[in-house]
Amino acid sequence: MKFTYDLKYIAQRLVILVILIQLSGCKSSSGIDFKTIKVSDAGATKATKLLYHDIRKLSKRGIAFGHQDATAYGIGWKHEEQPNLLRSDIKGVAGDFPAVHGYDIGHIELGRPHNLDTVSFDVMKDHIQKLYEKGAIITMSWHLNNPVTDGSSWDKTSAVPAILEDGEQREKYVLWVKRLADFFNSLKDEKGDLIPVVFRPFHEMNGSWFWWGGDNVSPEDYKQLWKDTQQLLKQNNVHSLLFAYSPNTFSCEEEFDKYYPGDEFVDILGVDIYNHSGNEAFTKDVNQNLEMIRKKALLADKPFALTETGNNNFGEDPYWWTQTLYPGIKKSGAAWVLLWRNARSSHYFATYPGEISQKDFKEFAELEEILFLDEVEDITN
Ligand code: BMA
Repeated sequence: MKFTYDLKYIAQRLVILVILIQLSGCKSSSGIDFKTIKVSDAGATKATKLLYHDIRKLSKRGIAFGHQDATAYGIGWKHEEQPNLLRSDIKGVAGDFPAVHGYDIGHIELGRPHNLDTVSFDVMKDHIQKLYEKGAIITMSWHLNNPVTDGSSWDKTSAVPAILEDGEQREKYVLWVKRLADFFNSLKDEKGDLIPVVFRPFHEMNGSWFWWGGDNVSPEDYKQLWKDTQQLLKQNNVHSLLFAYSPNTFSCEEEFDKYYPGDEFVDILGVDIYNHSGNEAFTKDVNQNLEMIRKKALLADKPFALTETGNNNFGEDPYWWTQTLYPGIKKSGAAWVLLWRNARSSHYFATYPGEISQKDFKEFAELEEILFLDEVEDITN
């Protein structure tokens, strides 16, 4: 019968089309009207806009789990020891990779081969590519050196005025941003397309521990630095970034707003909150800060995240995940929560195999609201 033949023919063509799409490895963007997606960079690539779209979409499903340097090293291992293996402490405990992967590009500005925590930029690039292909979201912070003294990020010597236009160290900063730009422009997927990144520069600016924050800078200069850096990146042809603004724990809205460069310069709102002052205070801070940000994000029509967190009371709390962190983030609407790095047994922020809270972490990971790589890839791939 003609009708049956047509259906069979159409079905065959559809199967071929699906196979072709899968083989091409392309991230699915069908039905998305890119003109309606507005991000801080008007010239942002499609993949960057798609990332923004995906982040918003996944925030409606749950909270993506993130970890800093997840595949670069963990407790008792370093990637270099088994270079062919993509390993992660989180995968070791929960059976899956984090959905969000954080990296720090501090020292890229110096043209060095390793970041400030000895992670090789080549390894970082390779892992970013592999993880992005699997559907992971990539975010980057930048613990850059003090451009005036060449000390670290924690060198509080005033430096922002010196790198703004006409400042004494402007030329140096222009070169630093060029190196940063070259790195972003070298992040390519298998097809050679740029990999979009959530960039989170000059974070925790309401504290005074970095040269770009608190007592070490005026809010006006901070905002200028933010905009200037965006401008310099554009001049270097970088169009693959979403910008996240993330102060440290804040006590009122004014504190969050103090350094905020403006809605048109920011894509994602965030906050960094660590468990410094006891579990109860932590849960309360997370609740209150995320609620304040949620309201702002709603007004500004932007997604938001808990951009850094972790339990500083290493090895002392077997139930931190379900009893302290989860009550803080539950139903907050945050797109992700990123745990800081597992550097060593006296400086780790997520769990690892054999660690005291691993059982609780597994329970936390199994919560419907908490999303790992397998649970987001239908959106992000
Ligand atoms: C801090 C610590 C440091 C590290 C820096 C940048 O919180 O973990 O050891 O150098 O972040 O990753």
